[in-house]
Amino acid sequence: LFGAIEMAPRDPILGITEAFNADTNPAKINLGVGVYYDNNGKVPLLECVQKAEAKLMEQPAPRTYLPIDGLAAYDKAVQELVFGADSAVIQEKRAITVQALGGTGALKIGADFLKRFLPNSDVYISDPSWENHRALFESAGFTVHNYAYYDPSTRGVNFDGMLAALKAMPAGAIVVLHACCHNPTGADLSQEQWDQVIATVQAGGLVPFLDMAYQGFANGIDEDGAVVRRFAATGMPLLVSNSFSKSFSLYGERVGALSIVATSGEEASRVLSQLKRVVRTNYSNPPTHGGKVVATVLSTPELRKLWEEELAGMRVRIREMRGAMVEKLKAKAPGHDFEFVREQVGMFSYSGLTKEQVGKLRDESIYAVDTGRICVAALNSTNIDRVVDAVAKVL
Ligand code: PLP
Ligand code: TYF
Repeated sequence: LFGAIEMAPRDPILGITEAFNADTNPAKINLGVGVYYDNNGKVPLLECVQKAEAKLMEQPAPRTYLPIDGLAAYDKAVQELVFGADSAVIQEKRAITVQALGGTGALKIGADFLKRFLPNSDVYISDPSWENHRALFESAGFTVHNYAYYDPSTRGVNFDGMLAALKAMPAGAIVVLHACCHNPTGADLSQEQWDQVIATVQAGGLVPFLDMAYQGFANGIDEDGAVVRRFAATGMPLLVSNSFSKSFSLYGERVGALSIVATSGEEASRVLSQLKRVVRTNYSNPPTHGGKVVATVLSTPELRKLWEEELAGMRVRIREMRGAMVEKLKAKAPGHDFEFVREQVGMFSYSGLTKEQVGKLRDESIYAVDTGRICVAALNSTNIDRVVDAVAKVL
């Protein structure tokens, strides 16, 4: 039965973690996967999460099935976080939100839903994009194309190319946009550029699918969410996937959500009914724990404040590591300009290192992605000098 099955290719990023785990060098450093580590090199268990868990355990609840669309308190809190509590799309009941298995699960139910109702549309993702975007939409049955995004010569966004690509897309095309902290490049659009993108998407009758996996890691929770609000304000149909894997450091709990904005409350309830059908035939209903923790934090003022502080702490530490890397490379690799690392936002930097240079780093047990992407959130005051020395050596 399985005799003819071929070996599937490894996930290019999670595969690095497998190689890293197998490395016996105690000084090994994993700059591959997008995970935030604190200055001690540990994945933090946020205090707001611990306090929410303690609070939940004061009145331990049975683990019955959740509704298909998840915990109502969670969906409501997420909606307010993503669109803003005073949002017209919430007040007019045009937005629906479904708890999902992380950002990946949100993208997958969104993709399955879209395939059912826009079977002839193609999907467009940025060049480059998160590796899983293409695979996810292809596995839902779509043909996936790239739109121009990154310009290696400026280490920024090829905005003219991006706009031209958007203008050339047929009406009904699905455009996946990174709301903030572009993965893998760390290069985001300016507010003015977003204005032009929004106008072009609307004029072309395109279907925007905003993926927000790093809300709070660029400039702040509200600042990063602003782009979703601006899309929503146009009144056009919109899909938004969001994830709490990074912002709550709850990777393994699989907490995310898919929100869809429709053109009326009545249309939204039909959309929700179909989305629930997608969920039901995939995994029936989401798990309880992560959703309860996040809902508790978001809806308890003192825990919410604590979360905002802890998230700001992660954001600031990453920025400090960017600055430290630039300054240290200035000293160790004169003649090479790494100032751009300071300008990039979120967890990643497209460092400009070649595949060959990444290979040489690996010989020193420093793991990065072949594309040159490094996770700046994995740098700390203990490992940064070793990383900078190794980078200077391979340049
Ligand atoms: N979208 C992007 C751009 C990501 O980088 C990630 C990272 O994991 C995801 C979606 C998926 O989020 P999750 O890990 O919550 O499934
Ligand atoms: O890009 C990253 O590193 C994160 C984590 O299949 C990740 O988004 C990577 C690959 C993958 C799932 C998550």
